[in-house]
Amino acid sequence: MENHDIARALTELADLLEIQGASPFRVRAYRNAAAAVESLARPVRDMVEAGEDLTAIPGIGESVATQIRALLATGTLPRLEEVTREIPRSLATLTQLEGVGPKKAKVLYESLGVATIDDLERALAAGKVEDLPGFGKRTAERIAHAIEVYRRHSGRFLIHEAEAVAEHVAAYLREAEGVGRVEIAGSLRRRKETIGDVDIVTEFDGDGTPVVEHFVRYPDAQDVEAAGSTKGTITMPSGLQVDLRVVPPHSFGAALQYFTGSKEHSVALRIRAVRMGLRLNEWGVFRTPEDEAMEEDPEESGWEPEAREAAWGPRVAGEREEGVYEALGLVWIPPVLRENRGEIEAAEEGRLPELVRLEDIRGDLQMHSTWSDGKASIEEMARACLERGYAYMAITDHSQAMAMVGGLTPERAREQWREVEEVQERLPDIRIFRSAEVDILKDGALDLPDDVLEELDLVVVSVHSYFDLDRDAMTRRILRAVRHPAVDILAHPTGRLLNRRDPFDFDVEEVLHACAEEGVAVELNANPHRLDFSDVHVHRARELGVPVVISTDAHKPSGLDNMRFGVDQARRGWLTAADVLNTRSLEDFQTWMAARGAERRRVFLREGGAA
Ligand code: DGT
Ligand code: CA
Ligand code: CA
Ligand code: ZN
Repeated sequence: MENHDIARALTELADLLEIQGASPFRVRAYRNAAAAVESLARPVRDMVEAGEDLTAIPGIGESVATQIRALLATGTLPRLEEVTREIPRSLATLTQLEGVGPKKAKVLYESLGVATIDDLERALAAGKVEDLPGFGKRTAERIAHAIEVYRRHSGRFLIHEAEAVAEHVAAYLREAEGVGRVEIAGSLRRRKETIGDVDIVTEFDGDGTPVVEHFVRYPDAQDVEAAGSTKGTITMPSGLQVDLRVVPPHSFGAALQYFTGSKEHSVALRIRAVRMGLRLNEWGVFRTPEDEAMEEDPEESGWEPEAREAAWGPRVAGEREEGVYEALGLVWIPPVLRENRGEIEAAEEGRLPELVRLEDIRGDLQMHSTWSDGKASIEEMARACLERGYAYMAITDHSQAMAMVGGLTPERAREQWREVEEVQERLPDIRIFRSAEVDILKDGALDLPDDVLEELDLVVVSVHSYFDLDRDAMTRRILRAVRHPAVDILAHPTGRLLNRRDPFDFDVEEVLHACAEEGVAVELNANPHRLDFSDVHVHRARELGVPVVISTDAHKPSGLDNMRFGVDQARRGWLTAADVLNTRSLEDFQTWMAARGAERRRVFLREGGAA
């Protein structure tokens, strides 16, 4: 049981307690504990095993600690058992729908007996939901849409969730007797934004049964779906499946290539192989005999490995993945590019991009502090950025439209700048930009007056409301914002929340053209719940010469570590360090800012202020 699983259980309990009407104090205790566990670097499991006191973790009191210890010992929270004797556990799934919180779930359950998403769908169809107090037609429509989104995505996992599981299973496999190389393959190795299942390839010389048997004994496995001599599949409590392949050393590279995919990439490689008189499969690359006229596929016909490979002809590669690509006349292609989007041609012509790396990142340009909805002070965030080796950062608290999270009014913004200055004096080794994440209002106007915007070093803008405007209105809204002379960066441009909220509808191409004209940068938000812009969008931004910034949108110091997910997605979009603005040195970044500042002032003078 990982920290993430513990946090998930505590959150579920908090949701159910809130639906049940428990004291807000108790509910908050479990929520705080979930957040504390989630952001902890050390596994809670290890702390318990070492007999350490969990109440030493800030945010965890004695009673929650008791619950967590029981969870680790028995697999369930005793308090959750009690609560689910009174209300159905499925109510917690309702709160996974965008727009349905515990309060709405409670009303749905108490007035209509709705306990599951299916129940809710039926109640919606019968028109019962819109008549409930506090709901109405619009809310009912939103919930119906949220169900649609939920159903469309259910079954795919966010990358950080799948990664945590995969790394633990891979470490566990390395403990098995006689196991050689162990690699994560599939979409996770390609760093796709969501993961269907985890694929792991393991090297073993001989019959693989003992390795598969070790695998299916993985302590956190909930179910064993399959177990044989070369493969096995287990399911985790979250529903995530893990597929294992056990392959001999001389096939390991070919198997890793095959199971990394994508299917489209591999199909294109196979066609290339055939044209070269080769055969590529998960066992290796084979030179097809001259008199090749094989009627049946030895693999399909269940031949023994030796006979099969003899029929395929002499093996020319397979032990190492690099060798597989070499045999096909290609340099090794990074997994993030393997989507058959031109990478094979680029590899052939020696023009694969030199992809941006995490080490190239010099600063983080979106994060929040306790001045709005962040959990840490400006100084704590700045020190955390220093620890990560950054040369600069921007504090981007929300603007006033986000009243529920303490968004900054012009007055509070000015007060905040004083604190930024104080921290800057204490920490001269990192440049802290005075910034804000300014809301783009419904009509495209910005949520802070021009005189405040003018005094910011960096203006980040984003949409947080009226997501359901029609395409034209949304496009005009965003265009107006990026055309504002004060704006530097368009943050989380599509507003999507993976598995929860679809991107809002607007003309991305037109907005990118406007950004190119205005010299405005677009953000790739590195939070694994967003990863917004997508790989395809940042690729297009690159083509149009729109600079990209990769920012974490951190709300606490540990959130800064999401940067790597953003970098991976940028790599999937073929970005090099030169395409990413926050790989620049402080000096070069300030040159970019100064150029934009001059442009901004020129427009202001010419037009006597912004529209
Ligand atoms: P996912 O799990 O939906 O996020 O995506 P993948 O890419 O991990 O897909 P998965 O788990 O079904 O299969 C893993 C890899 O195995 C896939 O990327 C390529 C390979 N593979 C699976 N089925 C086929 C197939 O029918 N043909 C070929 N050439 N490769 C396949
Ligand atoms: Ca997979
Ligand atoms: Ca799979
Ligand atoms: Zn935001």
